Amino acid sequence: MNKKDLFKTMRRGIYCFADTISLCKELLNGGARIIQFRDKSAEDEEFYRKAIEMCALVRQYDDAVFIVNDRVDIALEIGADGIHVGQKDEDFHEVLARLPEDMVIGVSANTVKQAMEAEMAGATYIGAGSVFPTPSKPDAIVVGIDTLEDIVKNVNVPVVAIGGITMENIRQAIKTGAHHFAMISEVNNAKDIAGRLKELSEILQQGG
Ligand code: TZP
Ligand code: MG
Repeated sequence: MNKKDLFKTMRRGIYCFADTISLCKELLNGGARIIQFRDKSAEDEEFYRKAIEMCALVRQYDDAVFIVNDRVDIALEIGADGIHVGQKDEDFHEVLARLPEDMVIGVSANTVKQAMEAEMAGATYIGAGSVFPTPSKPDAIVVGIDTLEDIVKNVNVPVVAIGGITMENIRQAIKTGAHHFAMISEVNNAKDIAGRLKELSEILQQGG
């Protein structure tokens, strides 16, 4: 199965972020199976090098998907499983036009309209948020639980809820029917990352 089909059929889970190889290893060891390489500060050359290494690492797991944030050219060049673009990044219609058929493309949306447009254009999944305010992205538009729920109701592709999700509030996000739950700080700042991932997946298995 290609990674796009794998992504579409994955059971509900945690969507993780890594900006270093060691963090990526820790996430994979802890059971993470969706890894987005997100590094806002690296120059292209460093980003490229890290992306190659991280991609190889994730490839050791047949059931894991490696997604590159923002940098479409690099994602294509290294043959990543997927790319994630926001509304302010390269236009997703243009990205889609130069993407191989089997490559995952995630598009951020903060309204139902944006989500529907992205789905119609061919997005594999919608990143919906920011659900709650978050210090990880202080300038993010906060959409709230109701908009997240509306987005879930109005698209058929998987919805990844993102922004300010924690152990305390994840149940609210789960109730919307979102498919995956993207977390940076709640997972990556935990003392025991594997332990945190386990706690979170237990909540998911209980259905929120
Ligand atoms: N996009 C919308 S909110 C956000 C991104 C990348 C940050 C999510 O980080 P956290 O720490 O899980 O709130
Ligand atoms: Mg972006």
